[in-house]
Amino acid sequence: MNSDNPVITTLNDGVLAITLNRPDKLNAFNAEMSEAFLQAFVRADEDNTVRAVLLTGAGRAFCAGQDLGDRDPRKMTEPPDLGHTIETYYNPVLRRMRAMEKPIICAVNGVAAGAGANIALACDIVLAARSAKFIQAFSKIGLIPDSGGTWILTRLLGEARAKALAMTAEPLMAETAEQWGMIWRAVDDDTLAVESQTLAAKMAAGPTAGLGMIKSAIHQAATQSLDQQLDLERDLQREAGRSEDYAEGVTAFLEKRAPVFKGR
Ligand code: T3D
Repeated sequence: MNSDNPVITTLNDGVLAITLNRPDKLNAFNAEMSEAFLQAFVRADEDNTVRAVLLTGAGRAFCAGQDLGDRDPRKMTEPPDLGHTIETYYNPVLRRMRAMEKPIICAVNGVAAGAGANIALACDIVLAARSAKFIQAFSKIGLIPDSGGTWILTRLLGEARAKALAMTAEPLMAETAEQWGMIWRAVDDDTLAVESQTLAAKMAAGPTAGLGMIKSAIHQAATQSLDQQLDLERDLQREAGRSEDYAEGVTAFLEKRAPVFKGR
């Protein structure tokens, strides 16, 4: 681990902690950090010893989105191709986060703005410090929500709230985000680290193959009919029922002891 790295990763007991680490820029993404962030999720997905991910930010912010210092029009001869950054970094990481089977816990430790907000919302279970706020900052600079923002906001909140947040760029405090169902829970600032680590450890010690199936089924529910979803549940339950973890879970229940899951 090198504390100068723009993204710090540490692996403990199956939990890969990914920490955005440019605190003096409120963890805004420059190209180096975007590349490191993508590689951290490639590792999370492909390393079999990783069973859950815990994403957070260093310092007082979670993430302020794209580093606007790299977008200074006064230093450019022509407009930048923002689609290139999105295609190279944001979209691949978002696709991987949503498709990977392992649970991703997000601990939003402070302000989450622009792409930073939508990366947090792409995680599976989002905890936020009570003082944290979510800002769809894009419209303040003439942009649209990216990193899946138009998709996830609409699904989580419905059109009225999604449009208003995106078009006004008004900050949404963590407690309201919880009340609106945008995140799982707002917690006291001084308990966020412990609560998110405890949750991530619980996930990593859980039946992670089954948790991956839950994630996949809930994602697919957004676009499938009830009939399709009933068929999917049948197929996934058949697969889950053949897992070692299911046998262990039932045996442990009958033996009145805690199960020891292996993610298989
Ligand atoms: O490739 C592409 O460009 C397309 C992709 C776009 C994705 C996006 O994310 S676009 C949206 C980009 N983000 C923003 O527009 C947010 C900009 N930041 C803010 O609005 C505010 O900083 C916050 C609301 C996040 C926090 O406000 P506050 O008052 O708590 O802090 P501050 O004083 O504004 O910022 C503290 C420092 O962080 C400051 O630097 P300084 O003056 O101490 O040297 C500030 O410039 C820096 N900072 C904050 N956000 C960014 C940033 N530096 C570069 N880029 C940032 N996004």
